[in-house]
Amino acid sequence: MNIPRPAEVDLVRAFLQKGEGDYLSGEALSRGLNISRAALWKRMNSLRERGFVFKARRGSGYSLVETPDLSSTEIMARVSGPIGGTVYFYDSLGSTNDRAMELAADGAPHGTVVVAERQSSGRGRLGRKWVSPGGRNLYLSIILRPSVDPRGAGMLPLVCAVAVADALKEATELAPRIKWPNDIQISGRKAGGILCEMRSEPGSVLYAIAGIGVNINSTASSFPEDLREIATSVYLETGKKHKRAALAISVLKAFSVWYERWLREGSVPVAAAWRGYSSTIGRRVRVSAPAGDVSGTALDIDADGSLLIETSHAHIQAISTGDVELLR
Ligand code: BT5
Repeated sequence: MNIPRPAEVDLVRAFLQKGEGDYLSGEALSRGLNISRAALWKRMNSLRERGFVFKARRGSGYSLVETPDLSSTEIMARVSGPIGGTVYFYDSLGSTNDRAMELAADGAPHGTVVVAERQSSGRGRLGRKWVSPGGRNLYLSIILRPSVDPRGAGMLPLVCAVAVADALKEATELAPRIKWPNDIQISGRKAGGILCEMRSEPGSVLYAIAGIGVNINSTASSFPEDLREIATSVYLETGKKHKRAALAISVLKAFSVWYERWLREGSVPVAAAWRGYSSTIGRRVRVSAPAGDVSGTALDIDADGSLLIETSHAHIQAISTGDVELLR
C-alpha cells in the first residue's frame, strides 16, 4: 500500500503547473516547497524510482518529461477539491470496494480514493465477478459521505455512469453510451461497470462507496473466452494505448462536478445527461429483475434512477434493479 507523501505531491504539482518542457531551478523549487536542496534531491529520486522522468539542464534546472502510466502522486497533484484528495494505491487487492468500505468504517474522509493495479475478487452487481487483470485497466473506489436520505441514493450509480461517459468522451475520441443502469458501452460492448454500495441508518447515509471499473488497455486475449464477444476496452476501440492516470484524473474530475451538481440541484440534470448517453431509452427491452422478467418499451428513468417500462398492456412499471437486454 502506498499513500504519496504531501511533499512529493507538491513537487509534482509545481512541475505540472509549469508549461511542458519548462525548467524549474533547484533553488526556486526548494524555496517554493520550503525544503533543503538535499531533501529536494531525495524526493526527486524517490519519484524517479516510481517512473517519473526528470531532465536536468545546467543553468536552467529541471523539467518533468514523463509521468508513469498510473500514479497516485500524479492523481493527487492534478485534482483539486476533496474527490481524490487522498489516494491509496495497492498493487493488488481483493476488491477496491471492500478496502474502501474498511477505510470508511475507520473514518477515512469524504473523497478518499482507493486504486488497485489488479483485483483478485473484483465484484460486479448481484454477486457477479469483475474481471480485473493487472497493469492494464482502472479499478477505483471513491468514499463518499453524502448528506442525503438513503432512499435518494439510487441516483448515485447514474452520477458515476455519466461521469465515466464524460471522461471517456473527453479523453478519447470515442462515443460512449450507457446501458441501464450503468454499463458503460463502446460500440455496443461493455467497457466499464459501476458498483455502488452503502452503509446507512434510517434517514441518513453513513457512507457510500462508488466503485468504478474501466477497461483501458486490455487486449482481446486478456479477456476470458466468455467475455470476448461482449466486452471491449479503450485500446481495442481506438487502437491506441492510453495513460491510465489521465483517464483516472478525468473520471475523478467529472465525478466531482456531477456529484456536486446532484447534491445541489437534485436528480434532474443528472437524469438529463444520462438520457443523452442512454442506449436503452426508446428501445424494446427485456429486463431480468428479481421479481421476474419484464418486457416492453423503455420509456424513461424516474427521479430514483429506476427504469420505466411500458409493458404490452400499456401499463408502466418502474424497475430499480435488473439487467437489460436490448431487443430488436
Ligand atoms: C458491474 O456489474 O458492471 C460493476 C462492475 C464494477 C467493477 C468495479 S472495479 C472497482 C470496484 N471494485 C470492485 O470490486 N468492483 C468495482 P454487473 O452489471 O453485475 O456486470 C458484471 C458482468 O459484466 C459480469 O457478469 C460479466 O458478464 C461482465 N464483466 C465482468 N468483467 C468484465 C470486464 N472487465 N469488462 C467487461 N465486462 C465484464
